[in-house]
Amino acid sequence: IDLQYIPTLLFGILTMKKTVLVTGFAPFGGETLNPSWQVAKQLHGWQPIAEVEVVAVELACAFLESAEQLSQLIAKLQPCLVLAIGQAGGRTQICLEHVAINLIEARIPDNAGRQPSGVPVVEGGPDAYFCQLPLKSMLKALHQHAIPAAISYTAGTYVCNSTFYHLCHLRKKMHLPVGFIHIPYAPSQTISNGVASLGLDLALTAVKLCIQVALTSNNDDSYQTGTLD
Ligand code: PCA
Repeated sequence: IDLQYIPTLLFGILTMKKTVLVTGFAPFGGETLNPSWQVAKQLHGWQPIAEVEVVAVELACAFLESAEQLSQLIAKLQPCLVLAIGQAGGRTQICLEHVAINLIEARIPDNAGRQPSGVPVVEGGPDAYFCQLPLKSMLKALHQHAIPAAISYTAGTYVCNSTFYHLCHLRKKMHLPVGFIHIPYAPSQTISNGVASLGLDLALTAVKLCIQVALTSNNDDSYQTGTLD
């Protein structure tokens, strides 16, 4: 471990405070905001349960940079949970991602100008990882609060999937609970194009509920989910 992280670690041990790392992404694809960061930044300093505090960080929407940022943050903060959030433009509901695949197919360049195609996220890594958070319990909580949400079985092939895959890969090494939530566009991004959006307040409530369930429930509820197509 890097010496510069020792004060943070000592502080954590002395105060018994645990950290939840929540990330959102920078805007990309010509947008001026990314709802994932608009939501994540409001969680900075929030205490989902006693002795646990959220640290929110904006990730670059770039394959290499976001992975590097995440591994440094995890080494520094030693979080007890990492929840990454991303924008899924056009989706109609909150999506709790079940799967991360070891494939990058970038339809547009990332914010660093790279556009990899047909390459693995991690050379030699498994084809896929499944999320190990209690997704069904999280989904049930969202539905009980009347928030449109589903479990999704693809996080795409762009920076979000790649970030989620990196997180799962780190989870394996560090026994770290990790998850990924895609949220629809914010209403301000869709005022004249007729595309679906979700209010940022509702998205914020959804992410808060997911964090609380992830921290407090260790077995997954049975709850009807899945897709036919
Ligand atoms: N959404 C993109 C990358 C960053 C973001 O917020 C994605 O779904 O891959």
